[in-house]
Amino acid sequence: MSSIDSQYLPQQVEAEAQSYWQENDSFRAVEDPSREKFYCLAMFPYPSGHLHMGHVRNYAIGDVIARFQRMQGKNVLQPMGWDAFGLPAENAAMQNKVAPAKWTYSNIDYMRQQLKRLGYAYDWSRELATCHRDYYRWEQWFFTRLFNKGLVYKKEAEVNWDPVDQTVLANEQVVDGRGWRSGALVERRSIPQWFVRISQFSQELLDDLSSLEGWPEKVKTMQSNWIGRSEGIELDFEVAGETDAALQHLSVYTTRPDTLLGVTYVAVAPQHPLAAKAAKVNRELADFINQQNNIKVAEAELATMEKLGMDTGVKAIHPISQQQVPIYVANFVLMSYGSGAVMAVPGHDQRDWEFARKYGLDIKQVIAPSSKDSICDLEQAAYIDKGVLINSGEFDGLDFQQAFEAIAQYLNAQGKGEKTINYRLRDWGVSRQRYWGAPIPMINCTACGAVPVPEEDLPVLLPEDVEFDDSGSPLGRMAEFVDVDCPQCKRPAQRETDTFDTFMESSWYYARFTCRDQNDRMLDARANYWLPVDQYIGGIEHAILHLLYARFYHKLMRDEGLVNSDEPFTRLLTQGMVLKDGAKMSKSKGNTVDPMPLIEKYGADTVRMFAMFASPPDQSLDWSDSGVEGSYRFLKRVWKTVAGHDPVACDDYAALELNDEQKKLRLKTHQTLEKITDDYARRQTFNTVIAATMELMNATTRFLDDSGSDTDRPVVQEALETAILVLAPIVPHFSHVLWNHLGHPDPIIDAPWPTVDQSALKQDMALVVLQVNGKLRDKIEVPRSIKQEDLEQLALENVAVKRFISTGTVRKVIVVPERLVNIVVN
Ligand code: LSU
Repeated sequence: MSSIDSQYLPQQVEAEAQSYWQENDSFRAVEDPSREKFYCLAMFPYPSGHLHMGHVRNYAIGDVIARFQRMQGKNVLQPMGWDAFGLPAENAAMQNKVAPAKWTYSNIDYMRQQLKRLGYAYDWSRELATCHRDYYRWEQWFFTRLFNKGLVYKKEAEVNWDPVDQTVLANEQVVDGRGWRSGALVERRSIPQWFVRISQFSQELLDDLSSLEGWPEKVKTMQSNWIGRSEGIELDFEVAGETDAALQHLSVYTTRPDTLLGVTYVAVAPQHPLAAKAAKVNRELADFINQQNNIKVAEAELATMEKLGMDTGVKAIHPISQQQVPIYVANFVLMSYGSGAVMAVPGHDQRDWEFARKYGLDIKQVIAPSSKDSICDLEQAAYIDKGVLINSGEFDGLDFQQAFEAIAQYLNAQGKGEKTINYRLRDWGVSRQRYWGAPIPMINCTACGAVPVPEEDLPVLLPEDVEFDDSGSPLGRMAEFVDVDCPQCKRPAQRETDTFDTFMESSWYYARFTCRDQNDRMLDARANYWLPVDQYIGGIEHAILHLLYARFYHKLMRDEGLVNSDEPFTRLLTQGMVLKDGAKMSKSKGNTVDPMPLIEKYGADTVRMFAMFASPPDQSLDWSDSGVEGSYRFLKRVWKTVAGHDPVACDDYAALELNDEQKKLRLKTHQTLEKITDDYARRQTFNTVIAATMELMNATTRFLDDSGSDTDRPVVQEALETAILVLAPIVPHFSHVLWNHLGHPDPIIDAPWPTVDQSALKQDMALVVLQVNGKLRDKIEVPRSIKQEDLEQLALENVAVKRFISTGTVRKVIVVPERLVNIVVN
């Protein structure tokens, strides 16, 4: 037993534990095929300057799971690194007149110290930063591999342009028509971009969601909606009187072919060639189209904009009825989606209905409700539910599915349409017109086109020593960067100056952690030892994009033979936000809480404990000073109790001859342990782990209050050891020191998780008498903790009892907990 201070001195305790871990390299993970591995990963941070309380919580959750799994005997890997490229470094560079690289590296140094101070069990030897050449060179290499396989391509594309950040934004980086970082109104522009063909993986990305049993349903639903698979029919409307072959057919896609006979107009995008042709002879139309082309709004905003349109004067011929319907130009049709034309069914589509009302177009009912409960009143709104076909000629009376098949067959036979599966997911645009990112390893040659940088010339280094001002990326102005010879024809050519979307780096960092020091290859055999990640933890803000891109990248790496699994993350926990007074902590609200002063005052363990205690991990946590204070008081009390305990060695508690009180304490200890083990492993509710430990400590102190006898020491020892062991993942420094004090020279990080002693739980059974109308019929043993209704149920189902109640009616069941059930029948 080491003698310890009777007072809890967190600074001292934490320094002691941390230097032990450091000296013993306690968290270095080594591949060992004979042991079961556990790879625990929390989403790595942007090195934005300092840790936010949200980070503290996120990383505490990861650390608790990693340390718990280690005590389960697993070979645990828990790495940490830096998602180091991106806009914030550029913004800070402009503000503070410091190069983004310098700013980033100094932030990393500071934040690394913060993480170390919090005592997270990281294998720091695997630390990586995505802005490091040894990292992004493999990303560049991989991109050239994808290029050779035809999985990346360049195309001129309309993009969301953020006029403040001077960059292209992904659709999902546009929030309510504004840039997600700058808040500026987003414009539309057309520029050449690199794309990765994620759309080729739509079906696999969708199908494999069902294998992710350890993911929250919510996240899987979000991904599934994002992929947006739909079954429909692609069909042709002929354009009446059109002689130009390219314009003779309008191809449209519909998921509701059952409403086809309800089409009363067709709408095309303002950029559609048919619109342009009609505009040549229609001044008003030309003006309208011009006006629409000049409106610069983000795609996301189009959905909420007022619907505007104009008749082209041209007619489309309905593929079944042969009737002519007007063709409109409409601002809600996107040229970049499908063919830039849609069929409109105002009777059964609300947007089409509104447009028809506005422009006086026909509204025709072709679907009747199949149940009396739904009302169809086309004067008020479109009827959008599925039902039975009417006014549809030979298709009348069919339901949705029948109509789908029949109409598909009809169109197919006429060569006018066929069934198709569509996805909402579109290819991933990875070009950013930014400086602080991984250079896209391509060379643009006037003769050869886009040529990948040869493997031996990789990496394309990003020059770090740059003058950075607010005139955008300096790369294009640096001749030494731009001017190169074409690798193919050797003539002068120009290097691509765009850099990758930072989601490229975060799509595979989890894999690189397994072999970060491998300089000959992107990944080696160690990747297959550690992958997939067993537990991934991060914010819900990454539910769609980051997680989808990482899943996609994993499949690309699999196809390249680099990993042998299909999915990167087996189990996912999305932690809730840290709030202050019910609001998200943010600089602009001035309600942030800096973890450092708290750590100085109370120690890291108190901060970690509060972060785990105040709510379950997937729910938001309201920061409260009194809550932190409460956690600290609890730790002080436990410390005092353990420090005051005179340790005793005992290797067989079950063999002890115990009195009732001692049995009761053992019962409490093992009940608590059983519950907590489940909380950690299955439920992942760490708040209830702490609550249960508090109860155990209360029971122990109560026991100690009445205790005088030396024979009490073993059961107290067992209770305290259990409490310290189950707290160890949450408050590791505290537990480290107290564990030594309890007589264990080996560190608690390597202590095996305690096992529940079933014989101690046995005490929990009570013998209950079963009576029918006051007469004894049977006796059963039940857990004392059984719920009243469960005991009642057991009694009613008891074979001996049943014989006496089956002929009568049960009037009443009287339950005396732990003793008796009397069933009154007549
Ligand atoms: N570098 C990315 C990132 O989000 C992650 C990468 C995998 C795409 C959580 C909070 C956040 C995330 C906060 C982790 C701030 C890292 C962060 N977090 N609350 N980096 O630095 O929960 O959800 O922004 O899981 O206030 O910390 O966040 S990050």
